[in-house]
Amino acid sequence: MTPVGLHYTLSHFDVPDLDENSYRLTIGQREISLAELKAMPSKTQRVTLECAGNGRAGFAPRYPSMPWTHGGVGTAQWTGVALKDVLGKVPEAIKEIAFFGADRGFDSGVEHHFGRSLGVADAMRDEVLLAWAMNGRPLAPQHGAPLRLVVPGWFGMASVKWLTRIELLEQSFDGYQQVVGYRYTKRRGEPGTPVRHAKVKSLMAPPGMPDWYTGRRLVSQGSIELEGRAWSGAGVAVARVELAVDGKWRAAELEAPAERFAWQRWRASWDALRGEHELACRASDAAGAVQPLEPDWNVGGMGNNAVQRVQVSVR
Ligand SMILES: Nc1nc2c(c(=O)[nH]1)N[C@H]1C(S)=C(S)[C@@H](COP(=O)(O)O)O[C@H]1N2
Ligand SMILES: [Mo]
Repeated sequence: MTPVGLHYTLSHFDVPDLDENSYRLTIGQREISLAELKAMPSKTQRVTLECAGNGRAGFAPRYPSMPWTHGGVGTAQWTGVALKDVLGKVPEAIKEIAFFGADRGFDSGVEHHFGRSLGVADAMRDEVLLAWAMNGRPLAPQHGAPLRLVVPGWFGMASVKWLTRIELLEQSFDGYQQVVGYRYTKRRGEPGTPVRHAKVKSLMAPPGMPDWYTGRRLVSQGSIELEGRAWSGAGVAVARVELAVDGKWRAAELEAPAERFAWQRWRASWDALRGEHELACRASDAAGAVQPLEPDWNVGGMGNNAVQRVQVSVR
């Protein structure tokens, strides 16, 4: 679990100041208060959330957006009501469900509320929540207070914060963040493919102490217990994690997930010998996806799940 103060946060515009007492969620013609939502049967789920831009700093050239290295991921306990219980039966003609935040701003000259959509089947899944609490406390302003969507298994952009409006659409949603913002494209302006589920990834807690500018780790020689986390998207489990020391891969020990949408712990021991070394970790998921050794570049700097490499000086 990631404490709230250590969980990454990504907001495209300003954090809106919403009062939970006067707050209303608008669904078509319907308005619902927070108290009404909280009176419904609620559930709590442990979910790993990763920004689609996590790893963007590993791309060259890099899109001038959030330059994440590896910090854009965290795991929290989200409490709320299942979206499908709030929506009830969705008419046959409905194709997509769009979610809008209270935040508003510009991107590439286009003014809009942050908005994203899901196909009806994706939106009606049991695990999709309208959440008002994170790690047992009311949502913090930066995490979407007083109510947000949580879409487990998808990259973070799907989990719309400061959720104030839901629309049932008979056609595809054409909002900026859907058709322009979150796409994998090789050239600016081309439609590319939509960014959807998270991809298989592993990270290690770097051993020893860091050197401030280079990030190189300083470690004392001897046996070192390495540990990290691994996860994938769409509720697919991680099947295997490997550790490489100076390019030689071997299996790490992998724990089962605490819950279907939460990351898994892995461990490996390393007999650190004096000198300069490179550590790397690589996960494979149950659907057969494997982390690539090199980043697969795209314009927006999305979905970089290349293996993490850590440079270590052993003294
Ligand atoms: N309304 C709104 N929802 C949003 C965003 C936003 O800017 N506005 N950012 C999205 C992105 S890109 C991510 S990665 C997650 C981040 O959620 P967090 O800040 O709670 O970690 O929220 C998503 N939901
Ligand atoms: Mo994100």
